[in-house]
Amino acid sequence: MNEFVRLTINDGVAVITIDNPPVNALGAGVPEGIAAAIDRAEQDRPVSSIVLNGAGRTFVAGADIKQLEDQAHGRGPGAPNLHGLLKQIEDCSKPVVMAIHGTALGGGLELAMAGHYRVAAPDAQAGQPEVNLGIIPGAEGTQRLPRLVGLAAALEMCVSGKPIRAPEALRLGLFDRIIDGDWLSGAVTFAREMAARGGPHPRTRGRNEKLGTTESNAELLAHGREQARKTRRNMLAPLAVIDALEAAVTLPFEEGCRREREIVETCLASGQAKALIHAFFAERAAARIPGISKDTRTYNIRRAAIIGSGTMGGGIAMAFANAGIAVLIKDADQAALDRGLATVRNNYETSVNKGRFSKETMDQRMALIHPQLTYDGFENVDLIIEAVFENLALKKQVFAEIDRIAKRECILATNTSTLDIDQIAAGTSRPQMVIGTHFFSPAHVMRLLEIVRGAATASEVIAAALALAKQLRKAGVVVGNCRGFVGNRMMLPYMREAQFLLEEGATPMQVDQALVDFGMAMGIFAVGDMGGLDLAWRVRQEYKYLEKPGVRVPLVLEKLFEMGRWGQKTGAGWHRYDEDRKPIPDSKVEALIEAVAKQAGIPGRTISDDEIIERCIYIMINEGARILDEGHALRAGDIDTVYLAGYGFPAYRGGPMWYAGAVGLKKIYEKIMDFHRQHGELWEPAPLLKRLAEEGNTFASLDASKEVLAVRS
Ligand code: 3H9
Repeated sequence: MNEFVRLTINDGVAVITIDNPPVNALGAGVPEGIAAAIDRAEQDRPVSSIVLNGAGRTFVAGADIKQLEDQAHGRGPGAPNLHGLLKQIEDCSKPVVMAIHGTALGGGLELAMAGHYRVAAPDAQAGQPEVNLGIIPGAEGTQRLPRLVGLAAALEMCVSGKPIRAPEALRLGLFDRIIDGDWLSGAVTFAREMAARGGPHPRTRGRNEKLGTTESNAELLAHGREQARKTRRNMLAPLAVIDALEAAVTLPFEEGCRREREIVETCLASGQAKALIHAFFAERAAARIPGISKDTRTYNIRRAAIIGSGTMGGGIAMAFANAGIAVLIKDADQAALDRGLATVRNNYETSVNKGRFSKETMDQRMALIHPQLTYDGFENVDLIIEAVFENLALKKQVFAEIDRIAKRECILATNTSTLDIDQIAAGTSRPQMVIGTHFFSPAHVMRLLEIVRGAATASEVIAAALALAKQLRKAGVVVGNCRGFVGNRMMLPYMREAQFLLEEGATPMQVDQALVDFGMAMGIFAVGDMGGLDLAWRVRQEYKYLEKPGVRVPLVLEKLFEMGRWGQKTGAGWHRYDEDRKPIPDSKVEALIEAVAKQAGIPGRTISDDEIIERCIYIMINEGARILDEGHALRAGDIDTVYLAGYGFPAYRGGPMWYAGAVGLKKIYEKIMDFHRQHGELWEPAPLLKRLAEEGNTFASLDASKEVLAVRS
């Protein structure tokens, strides 16, 4: 039909195949190709029925997000209006069967719902993930989905954005049959059956039997809005999608579609959509490293080993087992190993009890984790990750040992969060095989994997670490070997500034609340209490050598440490905690802060929430600009991915560097200059920030110019 869509006739059944790699997005040319193929098949008299499917690994992953991005930024024609195509399919006189494998997402599911029937491979998934891009389904999905699955399920799918699996889709009425074995020939058989059964074939837009009653819908919509406000805090799209679903149950189909279109356009014009679309592409761009291509030779990780069964080691072992990779886990001490494995088992049991997966899945995962006290079997693994205590001498000793045992092509990785990879690599006979894999706690949950490139790390090893991140379903970001790498290096000034704010008159609860209202997953003091103030204190001691005479340092942390207030583990830190671990303001801490500030001669004043955000977030942005300038991050988008996947930064703000662009670099630079005058050298503006602000540029435009250079070179 055209380069994206093929039509073949299989014994009276027209098979239309969308072939637009990698994910068959509905980019320019695809809707036109489908329309032409449907038209041809309908005209072709011997054709009894039509099967539409996707080539390669998936059905259709939705509209082309690049087109949506252009539309959001007012460039180009944007995503096409699919109304005509969907109506053509639904009105087709021959039964149209959508054959789904892989994923039918966004516009892909909307296309599928316009078919008369949907059949699927057993592992297929379907979803409306548009809210995760700050928009709502814009190809009549909000109008057809409740007609197929009912309002309650449609609300759940559209607000969460989470896909559902084929058996659930079958149960809800979204799919008509699951096909074991060859799903495409099964779909062709199904199409023949439907043609033989004869029409009329069901048009989704005319199906009103699941649309509920006014009363039941009012309750569902009210509950949905309440849930959306709670679970998708501060986000516009989840509430907007509920408005569109409300239109489905209150307006005729055509009017509902018009309402949906208006809402999607409002969403696309929002800053949130721009930020979330940026986040989507930034995470994928992070896997593109100059000098590494699809042809770069790499190492497959089939078997791995971990040294250390503490919180990190255990979590990493779970991440591997969850991805189906067998893993040895070694500790020096039987009691520690037993404790580590008990925690792993306990975590899995909690998931089983919450219904996240079955006991059988848990047993399969546990069977992939092999605890041991020796290095037996380490000679056969493809990757060894050291996750012992954060101490350079100890890590060097471990690396010397594994260097002797591991096969030559085994990658030696360290989970250090602060130490110098090159020093660790120098003690081995294979520095080119040494890399940092910095997981975030809990490692089986947090999506970020900082991949730390040492001076000698080979490209093949970096490529292998990126592939591993993908295998573990994590966001892999390659970072340079600087102190704290990207995430923790930016976190340090953030934590410091938050503490200064206390000394100047804010309370820990006020700072935390302002940060949570801004959208952070947790306040910085709650984060400190969760990680342990003993740990924060130890990090502080390590970094003490960086402190310069005359430059301000936070004063309260040491006092809390000395008082044994180490955070949640001791029941109190910056906050107190109730039995449910809910933070409660603590007047003792407030009095301590006041006394310490008074003694240091720091005058108290009223601190506004705006100042809290500016001091905490702008200091991170300034450090981010230095990291970028030094080349310790390849792109500003990489820094955003680090903060979105690992530090609870609100996705709808796109990450700290994107947020800087949204506020305006000029405004941020001027504010930083103000703070520099007021608070001294810790606020020295980063030269890159100054330059971009003066040029009227953003970090995103800097990234874009680098991508252009990479393409040209
Ligand atoms: C929508 O449909 C709106 C509608 O309601 C209509 C409105 C009018 N477009 O993730 P991967 C690229 S909104 C363009 O690494 P995986 C991706 O950038 C859309 N490009 O693979 C990457 O490119 P590169 C709703 C897309 O196997 C490559 O494909 N749909 C699109 O881990 C591989 O991607 C969604 O939100 C796209 N739609 O996961 C689904 N999708 O190699 C978004 C992917 O150059 N997509 N790319 O970096 C996904 O969730 C995952 O990509 C998917 C595959 C699960 C499909």
